[in-house]
Amino acid sequence: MDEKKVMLSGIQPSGDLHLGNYLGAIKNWAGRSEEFDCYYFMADMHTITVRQNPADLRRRTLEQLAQYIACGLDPEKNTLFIQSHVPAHAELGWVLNCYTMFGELSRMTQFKDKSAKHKDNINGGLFTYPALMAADILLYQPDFVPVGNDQKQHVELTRDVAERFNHIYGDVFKIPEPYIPKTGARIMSLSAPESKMSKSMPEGCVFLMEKPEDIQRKFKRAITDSDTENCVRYDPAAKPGVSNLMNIYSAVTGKSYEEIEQEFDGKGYGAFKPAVGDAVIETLRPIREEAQRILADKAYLETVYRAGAEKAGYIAGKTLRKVYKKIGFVAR
Ligand code: ATP
Ligand code: LTN
Repeated sequence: MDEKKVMLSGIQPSGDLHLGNYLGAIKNWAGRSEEFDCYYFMADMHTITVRQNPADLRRRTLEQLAQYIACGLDPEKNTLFIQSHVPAHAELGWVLNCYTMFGELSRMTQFKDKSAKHKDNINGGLFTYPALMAADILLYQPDFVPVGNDQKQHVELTRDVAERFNHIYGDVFKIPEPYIPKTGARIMSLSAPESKMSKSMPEGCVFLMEKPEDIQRKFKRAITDSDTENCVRYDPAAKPGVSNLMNIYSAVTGKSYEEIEQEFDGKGYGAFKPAVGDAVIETLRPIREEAQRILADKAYLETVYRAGAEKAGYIAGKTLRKVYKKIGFVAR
């Protein structure tokens, strides 16, 4: 029998999950478990590259797990785990640090952005973080890594590091592909459509657990373009605000841009914005309700993350042992 292909991804529990995380990443993780062997984790080790409040980090890690499950990731069919529960991530992370070049790390956009934002805490972890991310990925030998557009650069670095390692030691790592959706790969802020939707700009960001009336308020206030035509037309360069709303509407309804243009022909932004709000509210409603229900059952969540860490640890351990042997560490 053919082995299933492997899919893996993670999100940092550094803030509440938002529509960009959902449309760019999580939506593409669900419903894949027949075809792929799927691993999804809470990247808690990555969050401490920026200072975190410990109680908030603990709470958000469990909330994120509940939200993963509510987004359709059945723990019986997907391996869901907390990164810090599988020590092989830290262990392979160190090894790969030694095969990742200073110059490569210096070119990472996320490092440049985050070091500009947190000038008082430009720590070593923030800089070497892509080597840990490469370890997160390569431990599971995945074929695909479903992420939003902003993570493509890190997956490409992972491929370069894996190829470098394989070139020296033989075929140790499978070379993974980023898997980036056609719509939703880069959702922009509703209040500043030139920046990506991000939890650090809460006014333009729609959170998965947000109340419907708050979501609708954000859509009604969404920045549309200052052209005079008041016409729903896809043109990201000239009409970034409207095009972003069209991208969101397309991603949640499955309609093409032509269909959306026809639907709102002659209706203008006043009708379009609340329609996008309603479509998003209806997409998120079952997720919010299910996440709240799951989060109330802490014992269930514990069973899920323990079983996940056991399965993940078994697979990761196999890769780590192979790596240690190849580089010349004495077997334990
Ligand atoms: P920050 O708000 O600090 O920029 P983030 O919201 O981007 O963080 P991450 O943990 O960096 O959160 O991202 C998790 C996943 O969501 C990644 O796969 C990332 O590519 C995707 N993602 C994040 N923001 C967006 C967005 N605006 N549009 C599409 N995908 C996104
Ligand atoms: N770097 C990612 C989160 C992340 C990840 C990973 C994604 C950490 N390890 C492995 C895919 C695969 C981010 O900041 N969004």
